Amino acid sequence: MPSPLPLENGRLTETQKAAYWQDGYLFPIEVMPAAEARRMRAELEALEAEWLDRDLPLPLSTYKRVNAHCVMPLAHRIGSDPRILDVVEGILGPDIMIYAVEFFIKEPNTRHKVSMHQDLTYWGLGAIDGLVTAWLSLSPATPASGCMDFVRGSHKNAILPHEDTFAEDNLLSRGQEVKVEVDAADKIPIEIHPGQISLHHGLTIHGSGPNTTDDRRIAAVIRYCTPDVTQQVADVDFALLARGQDRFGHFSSFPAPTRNFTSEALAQYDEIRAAQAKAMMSGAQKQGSLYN
Ligand SMILES: O=C(O)CCC(=O)C(=O)O
Repeated sequence: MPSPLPLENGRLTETQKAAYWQDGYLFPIEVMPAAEARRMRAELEALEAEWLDRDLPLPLSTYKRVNAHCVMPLAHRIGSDPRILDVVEGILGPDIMIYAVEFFIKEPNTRHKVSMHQDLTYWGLGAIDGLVTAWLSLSPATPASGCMDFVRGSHKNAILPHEDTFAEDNLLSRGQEVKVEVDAADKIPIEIHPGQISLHHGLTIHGSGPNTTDDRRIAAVIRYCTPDVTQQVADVDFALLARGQDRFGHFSSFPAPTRNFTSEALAQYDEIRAAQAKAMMSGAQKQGSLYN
Protein backbone atom coordinates (compact mmCIF):
# COMPACT_ATOMS: atom_id res chain seq x y z
CA MET A 1 0.00 0.00 0.00
CA PRO A 2 1.60 3.37 -0.98
CA SER A 3 2.45 5.61 2.03
CA PRO A 4 0.56 8.92 2.33
CA LEU A 5 2.51 12.01 1.30
CA PRO A 6 3.75 14.03 4.29
CA LEU A 7 1.78 17.28 4.43
CA GLU A 8 2.91 20.42 6.30
CA ASN A 9 0.15 21.48 8.72
CA GLY A 10 -2.37 19.75 6.48
CA ARG A 11 -1.17 21.62 3.38
CA LEU A 12 0.83 20.66 0.30
CA THR A 13 4.54 21.40 0.26
CA GLU A 14 6.12 23.26 -2.67
CA THR A 15 7.59 19.96 -3.91
CA GLN A 16 4.18 18.29 -3.84
CA LYS A 17 2.59 21.21 -5.71
CA ALA A 18 5.36 20.99 -8.34
CA ALA A 19 4.74 17.24 -8.68
CA TYR A 20 1.02 17.89 -9.30
CA TRP A 21 1.78 20.37 -12.10
CA GLN A 22 4.43 18.07 -13.55
CA ASP A 23 2.38 14.84 -13.48
CA GLY A 24 -1.23 16.10 -13.56
CA TYR A 25 -2.08 14.23 -10.36
CA LEU A 26 -0.96 13.64 -6.78
CA PHE A 27 -1.69 10.84 -4.30
CA PRO A 28 -2.14 9.41 -1.69
CA ILE A 29 -3.02 12.34 0.56
CA GLU A 30 -4.50 11.54 3.96
CA VAL A 31 -7.18 14.08 4.90
CA MET A 32 -9.00 12.25 7.70
CA PRO A 33 -8.73 9.09 9.79
CA ALA A 34 -9.93 5.91 8.06
CA ALA A 35 -12.58 5.45 10.74
CA GLU A 36 -14.14 8.81 9.85
CA ALA A 37 -14.31 7.87 6.15
CA ARG A 38 -15.95 4.59 7.15
CA ARG A 39 -18.56 6.52 9.13
CA MET A 40 -19.29 8.61 6.01
CA ARG A 41 -19.74 5.41 4.07
CA ALA A 42 -22.15 4.15 6.74
CA GLU A 43 -24.07 7.43 6.50
CA LEU A 44 -24.29 7.09 2.72
CA GLU A 45 -25.44 3.49 3.00
CA ALA A 46 -28.11 4.44 5.57
CA LEU A 47 -29.33 7.09 3.12
CA GLU A 48 -29.43 4.49 0.34
CA ALA A 49 -31.46 2.13 2.52
CA GLU A 50 -33.88 4.88 3.49
CA TRP A 51 -34.38 6.43 0.03
CA LEU A 52 -34.05 3.61 -2.50
CA ASP A 53 -37.76 2.80 -2.57
CA ARG A 54 -39.06 6.30 -1.99
CA ASP A 55 -40.85 8.01 -4.79
CA LEU A 56 -38.12 10.40 -5.97
CA PRO A 57 -38.56 12.06 -9.38
CA LEU A 58 -35.34 10.46 -10.69
CA PRO A 59 -33.59 7.21 -9.71
CA LEU A 60 -31.58 7.51 -6.48
CA SER A 61 -28.48 6.47 -8.47
CA THR A 62 -28.79 9.64 -10.56
CA TYR A 63 -28.82 11.90 -7.50
CA LYS A 64 -25.78 10.11 -6.08
CA ARG A 65 -23.87 10.19 -9.35
CA VAL A 66 -24.54 13.77 -10.48
CA ASN A 67 -24.56 16.94 -8.37
CA ALA A 68 -25.23 15.10 -5.12
CA HIS A 69 -24.25 18.27 -3.23
CA CYS A 70 -27.47 19.95 -4.39
CA VAL A 71 -29.79 17.46 -2.67
CA MET A 72 -27.74 15.54 -0.08
CA PRO A 73 -26.22 17.38 2.92
CA LEU A 74 -23.59 14.63 3.28
CA ALA A 75 -22.21 15.41 -0.18
CA HIS A 76 -22.11 19.14 0.47
CA ARG A 77 -20.43 18.56 3.84
CA ILE A 78 -17.73 16.44 2.22
CA GLY A 79 -17.15 19.07 -0.49
CA SER A 80 -16.82 21.78 2.20
CA ASP A 81 -14.47 19.80 4.44
CA PRO A 82 -11.72 22.25 5.53
CA ARG A 83 -9.08 19.50 5.50
CA ILE A 84 -9.73 18.80 1.80
CA LEU A 85 -9.93 22.53 1.05
CA ASP A 86 -6.56 23.10 2.78
CA VAL A 87 -4.99 20.65 0.33
CA VAL A 88 -6.85 21.98 -2.72
CA GLU A 89 -5.80 25.53 -1.84
CA GLY A 90 -2.23 24.51 -2.68
CA ILE A 91 -3.38 23.93 -6.28
CA LEU A 92 -6.15 26.48 -6.87
CA GLY A 93 -5.22 29.27 -4.44
CA PRO A 94 -7.45 30.84 -1.76
CA ASP A 95 -10.69 31.24 -3.75
CA ILE A 96 -12.35 27.87 -4.26
CA MET A 97 -15.76 26.90 -5.62
CA ILE A 98 -17.45 23.52 -5.44
CA TYR A 99 -18.46 22.73 -9.02
CA ALA A 100 -19.76 19.22 -8.33
CA VAL A 101 -19.83 16.36 -5.84
CA GLU A 102 -20.51 12.84 -7.11
CA PHE A 103 -20.54 9.41 -5.51
CA PHE A 104 -18.77 7.00 -7.86
CA ILE A 105 -19.80 3.52 -6.75
CA LYS A 106 -18.84 0.17 -8.23
CA GLU A 107 -20.80 -2.71 -6.79
CA PRO A 108 -18.94 -5.93 -5.84
CA ASN A 109 -18.01 -8.24 -8.72
CA THR A 110 -19.49 -6.10 -11.50
CA ARG A 111 -18.32 -5.25 -15.00
CA HIS A 112 -18.72 -1.48 -14.75
CA LYS A 113 -15.69 0.50 -15.78
CA VAL A 114 -14.75 4.01 -16.75
CA SER A 115 -13.15 4.40 -20.17
CA MET A 116 -10.01 6.51 -20.51
CA HIS A 117 -11.05 10.16 -20.86
CA GLN A 118 -10.33 13.77 -19.94
CA ASP A 119 -12.91 15.29 -17.60
CA LEU A 120 -13.05 18.69 -19.27
CA THR A 121 -14.10 17.26 -22.64
CA TYR A 122 -17.84 17.85 -22.25
CA TRP A 123 -18.18 20.31 -19.41
CA GLY A 124 -18.13 23.48 -21.51
CA LEU A 125 -15.44 25.04 -19.30
CA GLY A 126 -12.60 24.93 -21.85
CA ALA A 127 -9.10 23.45 -21.44
CA ILE A 128 -8.29 25.09 -18.12
CA ASP A 129 -5.91 24.68 -15.19
CA GLY A 130 -8.44 26.07 -12.73
CA LEU A 131 -10.28 22.83 -12.04
CA VAL A 132 -9.08 19.97 -9.88
CA THR A 133 -10.79 16.80 -8.74
CA ALA A 134 -10.36 15.50 -5.19
CA TRP A 135 -11.33 11.81 -5.14
CA LEU A 136 -12.00 10.72 -1.55
CA SER A 137 -11.91 7.02 -0.89
CA LEU A 138 -14.70 5.69 1.36
CA SER A 139 -13.68 2.05 0.75
CA PRO A 140 -10.39 0.59 -0.50
CA ALA A 141 -9.61 1.61 -4.09
CA THR A 142 -7.13 -0.95 -5.42
CA PRO A 143 -6.39 -2.46 -8.83
CA ALA A 144 -8.70 -5.35 -7.83
CA SER A 145 -11.59 -3.08 -6.82
CA GLY A 146 -11.26 -0.85 -9.90
CA CYS A 147 -9.18 2.09 -8.70
CA MET A 148 -8.47 4.85 -11.19
CA ASP A 149 -5.50 4.73 -13.58
CA PHE A 150 -3.83 8.01 -14.58
CA VAL A 151 -1.52 8.75 -17.50
CA ARG A 152 1.40 10.81 -16.20
CA GLY A 153 1.84 14.21 -17.87
CA SER A 154 -1.25 13.79 -20.09
CA HIS A 155 -2.76 17.03 -18.73
CA LYS A 156 -0.25 18.90 -20.89
CA ASN A 157 -2.39 17.98 -23.93
CA ALA A 158 -5.27 20.05 -25.21
CA ILE A 159 -8.72 18.48 -25.09
CA LEU A 160 -8.20 15.45 -27.33
CA PRO A 161 -10.84 13.92 -29.64
CA HIS A 162 -13.18 11.52 -27.82
CA GLU A 163 -15.57 8.92 -29.16
CA ASP A 164 -19.00 8.26 -27.61
CA THR A 165 -19.62 4.57 -27.02
CA PHE A 166 -22.73 4.83 -24.80
CA ALA A 167 -21.60 1.38 -23.63
CA GLU A 168 -23.94 -0.09 -21.05
CA ASP A 169 -21.10 -1.14 -18.73
CA ASN A 170 -19.53 2.36 -18.78
CA LEU A 171 -20.20 4.70 -15.84
CA LEU A 172 -19.68 7.88 -17.90
CA SER A 173 -22.53 9.94 -19.37
CA ARG A 174 -21.68 9.17 -23.00
CA GLY A 175 -19.33 6.26 -22.47
CA GLN A 176 -16.77 8.68 -23.85
CA GLU A 177 -13.31 7.37 -24.65
CA VAL A 178 -10.26 9.35 -25.67
CA LYS A 179 -9.26 8.45 -29.23
CA VAL A 180 -5.64 7.69 -28.47
CA GLU A 181 -4.17 4.30 -27.78
CA VAL A 182 -3.11 4.21 -24.13
CA ASP A 183 -0.48 1.57 -23.51
CA ALA A 184 -1.17 -0.58 -20.43
CA ALA A 185 2.33 0.28 -19.18
CA ASP A 186 1.40 3.99 -19.17
CA LYS A 187 -1.53 3.52 -16.79
CA ILE A 188 -0.49 4.35 -13.21
CA PRO A 189 -2.80 2.62 -10.70
CA ILE A 190 -4.02 5.10 -8.09
CA GLU A 191 -4.37 2.90 -5.03
CA ILE A 192 -5.86 4.80 -2.11
CA HIS A 193 -7.58 3.81 1.12
CA PRO A 194 -10.40 5.20 3.26
CA GLY A 195 -9.66 8.75 4.41
CA GLN A 196 -7.19 9.40 1.57
CA ILE A 197 -7.68 11.50 -1.56
CA SER A 198 -6.05 11.69 -4.93
CA LEU A 199 -6.00 14.93 -6.91
CA HIS A 200 -6.20 15.10 -10.68
CA HIS A 201 -6.16 17.89 -13.26
CA GLY A 202 -9.18 18.27 -15.54
CA LEU A 203 -7.13 17.28 -18.60
CA THR A 204 -5.40 14.22 -17.13
CA ILE A 205 -6.28 11.11 -19.10
CA HIS A 206 -7.76 8.57 -16.71
CA GLY A 207 -10.18 5.70 -16.36
CA SER A 208 -10.78 2.65 -14.19
CA GLY A 209 -11.45 -1.05 -14.49
CA PRO A 210 -14.13 -3.31 -12.99
CA ASN A 211 -14.53 -4.15 -9.32
CA THR A 212 -13.55 -7.79 -8.94
CA THR A 213 -13.76 -7.81 -5.12
CA ASP A 214 -16.58 -8.73 -2.74
CA ASP A 215 -16.82 -5.19 -1.32
CA ARG A 216 -18.29 -2.05 -2.84
CA ARG A 217 -15.82 0.51 -4.22
CA ILE A 218 -17.14 3.88 -3.06
CA ALA A 219 -15.67 7.32 -3.66
CA ALA A 220 -16.89 10.83 -3.00
CA VAL A 221 -15.60 12.82 -5.95
CA ILE A 222 -15.40 16.60 -5.63
CA ARG A 223 -14.72 18.95 -8.54
CA TYR A 224 -13.33 22.27 -7.37
CA CYS A 225 -12.72 25.29 -9.58
CA THR A 226 -11.57 28.87 -9.29
CA PRO A 227 -14.22 31.61 -9.57
CA ASP A 228 -12.71 33.00 -12.80
CA VAL A 229 -13.67 29.84 -14.73
CA THR A 230 -16.47 30.45 -17.25
CA GLN A 231 -19.13 28.24 -18.77
CA GLN A 232 -18.72 28.58 -22.55
CA VAL A 233 -21.44 26.29 -23.91
CA ALA A 234 -24.43 26.28 -21.56
CA ASP A 235 -26.36 29.52 -20.98
CA VAL A 236 -25.85 29.39 -17.24
CA ASP A 237 -23.89 27.24 -14.79
CA PHE A 238 -23.82 26.72 -11.04
CA ALA A 239 -21.16 26.47 -8.34
CA LEU A 240 -20.95 27.16 -4.62
CA LEU A 241 -18.24 29.23 -2.99
CA ALA A 242 -16.43 27.01 -0.48
CA ARG A 243 -13.60 29.31 0.60
CA GLY A 244 -12.33 32.82 -0.11
CA GLN A 245 -14.12 35.24 -2.41
CA ASP A 246 -15.91 35.16 -5.74
CA ARG A 247 -14.94 38.41 -7.49
CA PHE A 248 -16.31 37.28 -10.87
CA GLY A 249 -19.91 36.12 -10.46
CA HIS A 250 -19.64 33.72 -13.41
CA PHE A 251 -21.62 31.01 -11.62
CA SER A 252 -25.10 31.09 -10.15
CA SER A 253 -25.34 30.01 -6.54
CA PHE A 254 -28.07 28.10 -4.71
CA PRO A 255 -28.80 27.17 -1.08
CA ALA A 256 -26.79 24.23 0.22
CA PRO A 257 -29.13 21.40 1.30
CA THR A 258 -29.94 21.03 4.98
CA ARG A 259 -32.09 17.87 4.63
CA ASN A 260 -32.10 15.07 2.08
CA PHE A 261 -34.17 15.62 -1.09
CA THR A 262 -36.38 18.53 -0.07
CA SER A 263 -38.85 19.65 -2.74
CA GLU A 264 -36.99 22.98 -3.11
CA ALA A 265 -33.67 21.20 -3.61
CA LEU A 266 -35.20 18.75 -6.12
CA ALA A 267 -36.54 21.67 -8.16
CA GLN A 268 -33.13 23.35 -8.02
CA TYR A 269 -31.52 20.08 -9.06
CA ASP A 270 -33.68 19.95 -12.20
CA GLU A 271 -32.74 23.49 -13.12
CA ILE A 272 -29.02 22.75 -12.78
CA ARG A 273 -29.33 19.46 -14.65
CA ALA A 274 -31.19 21.10 -17.54
CA ALA A 275 -28.60 23.90 -17.79
CA GLN A 276 -25.60 21.56 -17.66
CA ALA A 277 -27.15 19.08 -20.11
CA LYS A 278 -26.65 21.66 -22.85
CA ALA A 279 -22.87 21.42 -22.39
CA MET A 280 -22.73 17.73 -21.46
CA MET A 281 -24.68 16.46 -24.44
CA SER A 282 -23.39 19.00 -26.97
CA GLY A 283 -22.47 17.21 -30.21
CA ALA A 284 -23.64 13.78 -28.96
CA GLN A 285 -25.04 11.53 -31.68
CA LYS A 286 -27.50 10.00 -29.25
CA GLN A 287 -29.63 12.12 -26.94
CA GLY A 288 -30.66 10.66 -23.65
CA SER A 289 -30.56 11.09 -19.93
CA LEU A 290 -27.38 12.55 -18.50
CA TYR A 291 -26.58 9.62 -16.28
CA ASN A 292 -28.29 6.59 -14.89
O1 LIG B 1 -14.25 6.58 -9.99
C1 LIG B 1 -13.83 6.23 -11.08
O2 LIG B 1 -13.53 5.08 -11.34
C2 LIG B 1 -13.63 7.25 -12.17
C3 LIG B 1 -13.86 8.64 -11.68
C4 LIG B 1 -13.54 9.68 -12.68
O3 LIG B 1 -13.50 9.47 -13.85
C5 LIG B 1 -13.28 11.01 -12.17
O4 LIG B 1 -13.32 11.21 -10.95
O5 LIG B 1 -13.02 11.92 -12.97
